[in-house]
Amino acid sequence: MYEQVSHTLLNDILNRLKTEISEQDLRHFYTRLGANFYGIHSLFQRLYGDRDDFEQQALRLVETMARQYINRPDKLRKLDIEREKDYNWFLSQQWVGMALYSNGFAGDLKGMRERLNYFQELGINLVHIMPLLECPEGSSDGGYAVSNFREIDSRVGSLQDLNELSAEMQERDILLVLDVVLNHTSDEHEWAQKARAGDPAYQDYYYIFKNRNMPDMFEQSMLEVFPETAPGNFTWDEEMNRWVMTVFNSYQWDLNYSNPAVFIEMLDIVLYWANQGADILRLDAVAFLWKKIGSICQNEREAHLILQLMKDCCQVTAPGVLFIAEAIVAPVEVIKYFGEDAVIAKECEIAYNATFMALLWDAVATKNASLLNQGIKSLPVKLERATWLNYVRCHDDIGLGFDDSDIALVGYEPASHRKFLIDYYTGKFDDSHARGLPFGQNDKTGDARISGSLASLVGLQYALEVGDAAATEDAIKIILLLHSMILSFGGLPLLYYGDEIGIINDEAYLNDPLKAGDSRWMHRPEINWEKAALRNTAGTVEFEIFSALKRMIAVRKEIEVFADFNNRELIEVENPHLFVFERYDLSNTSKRVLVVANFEDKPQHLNLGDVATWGTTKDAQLVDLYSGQSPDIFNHSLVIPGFGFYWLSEL
Ligand code: OTU
Repeated sequence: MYEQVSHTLLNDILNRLKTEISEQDLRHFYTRLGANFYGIHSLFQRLYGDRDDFEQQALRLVETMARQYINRPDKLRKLDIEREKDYNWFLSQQWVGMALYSNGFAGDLKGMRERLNYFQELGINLVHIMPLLECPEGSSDGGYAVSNFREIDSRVGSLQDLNELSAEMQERDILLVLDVVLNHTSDEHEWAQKARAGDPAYQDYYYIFKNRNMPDMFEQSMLEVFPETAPGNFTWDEEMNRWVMTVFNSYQWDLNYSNPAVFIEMLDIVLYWANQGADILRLDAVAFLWKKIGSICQNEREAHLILQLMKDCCQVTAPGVLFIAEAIVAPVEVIKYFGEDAVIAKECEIAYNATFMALLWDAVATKNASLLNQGIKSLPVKLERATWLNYVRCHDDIGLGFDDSDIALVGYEPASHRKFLIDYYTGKFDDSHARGLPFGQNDKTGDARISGSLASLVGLQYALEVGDAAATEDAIKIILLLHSMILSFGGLPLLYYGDEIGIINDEAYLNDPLKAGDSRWMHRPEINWEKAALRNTAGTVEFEIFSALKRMIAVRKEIEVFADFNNRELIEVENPHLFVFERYDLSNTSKRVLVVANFEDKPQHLNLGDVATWGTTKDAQLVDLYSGQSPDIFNHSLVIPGFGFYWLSEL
């Protein structure tokens, strides 16, 4: 019955589509629309079905998809068809990414073109250029407060620069990832300005209230994202004489997705960037898309419906384009952003693995992998055709996003363990060489997160300052150990620019009043290319890290079992300093790699008897694919050097 309703509506819509649209060659579009329309209609109905103008809105939705399909360049349409055929293309171990700010990395977009060789030198073939859209000169949250979703920030270049860059990247087989900030706009966005001027249609784009009644009710259950710099979730706007919901900074106005016009506008923007040549779109802050009184306003069911709808619509117009869910939320919640059912409710193909990231930092601080093991054991199994984005750090703070119950299970008291980690990384202990700063300290909840560059957090900055060669070596080993994890775990590894040459904290942000209050700027560096050139000089820190990573990336690409087909098994071993897992081939069990990581600074042993089917392997039969050497085995135990790792295979 229901399907008939959706078919009738589709027929109506197609009849009413303006002639300029219906005269185009839309064969592929119609096929995909037909295939997806039942889902699209059901979702749209669930979200907006009780509105009088529902059918009108549904027509606009289809028109938007059709128009953007017509705009889609031929070469991208071809790519869509190739990717539809080879639909697992992104699960391959061939992809290795890097995230960066174009101005910090290369000055601007033109500069990026000149640096493309650098990616190829290292083996990077996916580049996430962080927000580059027009945003206010002053407060812009590093570009995440967008004032115009269709224009490039003139400080980094023009749309033409981006088109030229993306064309050249495509020629070199480098994928382009761009951000779409779905949850909010800058208060300087045209929509916000119109709302401010009193236009009710645009006031309905946001959550705007006359008095504190609703805001106060919301506040009873909402959390605070930036408690120090932007406490509360509402901002009083003088000009409008109204309260606006601003979950992030006071100048970031939350969009109201209960209004279908907002959904359609944002879909149009998603498809617009797909048509500019983005292979993958990173959807920022997706957990926050739906607000409901009495809830924390994160991970609401409707936020998932919006993403499913977004995915289905993108599937019709630009099926080759993937979504990354940026949802830095609890493991049981994050898994839902892949879609709860692969067949009828896809959402994002890729999701940030913030749990793994945070657990790795726990292992580094404790020199012990107990919580890492426990946390990964509790990480729900994800769907097929979905993959993790594995990272050591990103442009944001490091939040300790693992479960208290897991902390307790391994024998720590959750609150004091969290406090220990914050203290450790902010260098409050004598034996901690970390040079981080707290971020988002919330005195009400006791919560805090961590800022600081990878090199500074693992003690490299300290070691270089005091001239301690052994400490320098250790810090480099930790940097490599962490990368060996994200490169082998299963998923898309995303390096963070500057980490590949060991860049330390940048304190320059303190001199800029607009940045000084946000310690995340200490790890958003400007690359000094003279220093980066030291990667070619043996004996330098830059050389040690860069050349090892280059090798690691090249080796990863050769190891087929590192592709992500949910083909990983965690192996519980007796030695708590070790994190051990096997990657295997689903169709050929003799093809397998044993990954062993030692988070202790001293050598450790792994009793091979602990590792069931590897138990009978002898010394010379094992080879570490990364170093090409056979590891030492002593008394039937594998020996792993301090902060060492192996990617073991049988000879
Ligand atoms: C994202 O961040 C971006 O990565 C941040 O750079 C932005 O400031 C923010 O959105 C607002 O656009 O929303 O889903 O803990 O991890 O703010 C998680 C801080 C987010 C970030 C969090 C994150």
